[in-house]
Amino acid sequence: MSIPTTSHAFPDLSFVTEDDPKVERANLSLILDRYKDRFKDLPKVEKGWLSKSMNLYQGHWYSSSGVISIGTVLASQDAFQAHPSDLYLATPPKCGTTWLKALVFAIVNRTKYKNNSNPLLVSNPHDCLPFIENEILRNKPTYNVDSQPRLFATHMSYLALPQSVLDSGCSLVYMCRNPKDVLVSTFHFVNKVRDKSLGVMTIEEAFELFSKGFTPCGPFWDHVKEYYKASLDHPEKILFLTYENLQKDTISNVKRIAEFLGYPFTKEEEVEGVVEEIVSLCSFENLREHNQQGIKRDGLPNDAFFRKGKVGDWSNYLTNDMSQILDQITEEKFLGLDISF
Ligand code: PAP
Repeated sequence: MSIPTTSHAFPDLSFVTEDDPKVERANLSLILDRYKDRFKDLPKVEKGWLSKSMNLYQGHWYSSSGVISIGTVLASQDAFQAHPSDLYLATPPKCGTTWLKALVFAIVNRTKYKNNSNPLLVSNPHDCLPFIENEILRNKPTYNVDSQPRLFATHMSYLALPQSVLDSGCSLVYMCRNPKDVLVSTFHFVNKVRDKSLGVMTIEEAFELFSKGFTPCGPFWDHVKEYYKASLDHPEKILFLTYENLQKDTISNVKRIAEFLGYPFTKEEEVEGVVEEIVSLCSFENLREHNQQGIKRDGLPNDAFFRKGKVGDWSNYLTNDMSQILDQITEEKFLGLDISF
């Protein structure tokens, strides 16, 4: 990849933090313990995807345990401090977070890593661009004090974002996806990674939970609506994307994301094919190939984040009735909003 001329600073990401992942696990236990009094009185369902139960907080369901859970959301709200130069990504789970992380990491760091040195070739995109909910588990922050921009992602709802993020005016890219594909993707993911003690989830159970809104960070539709409305109120600060649109025209959307985040491609870069290189680096096939083995910092297998990467795979798993019910919910929830998949 050639080096464009630009005046931007690039983040100095220390991949091997001094923290051992064991530290993060220990801190997670401390956080869940510290916040249990705050979430014990929240509404609860004794059902979950990756945990035994979920708690309702600020209109959204969060797993009762795990790295993205009610405990880490509360702790993020208390402890996470935004910097004015931060850039954020937000998604409901299983809407293409891994892809978006890779693309944004590659866009922002495109002059820093040459040829075959890009960390995306050896690290899962989740380990290259941290979730806010995971950052607060680290004793040593991911970024050096003078790093800018810092890149963070989150699955939290818009209203749950830490106040400092809301006040910061930082740019945020949001991406959602056809709820039917989100359901099917989540169904496969949980059956691959959930604790054996929770048993295997059937597609019927998954449908039941999803359609009733009992999903991590859900109801899915409310998550989307909150960010969609915020993007209408602050179009210069929130870019609203869909997975389907990103699939349909990846090149244009990558240029759009780069421009929005303040890292536009120069004419020279476009001529030299830098955009195409980033798209190819972050393609499903390429990332899947580099993530066939190993585990992420949080212990989940790298390959669990790359299944099919297709639009419309729901038709292989959902019955006509399930599909119609979900379409109806989507129609009602998004009535009057210009959101389509
Ligand atoms: P997360 O919320 O746990 O981070 P997320 O990355 O949002 O998961 O979603 C995973 C989905 O994105 C998977 O979809 P599928 O189950 O329908 O296949 C995964 O395959 C897909 N995905 C991952 N990387 C890419 C990519 N580079 N291009 C397109 N889709 C991708």
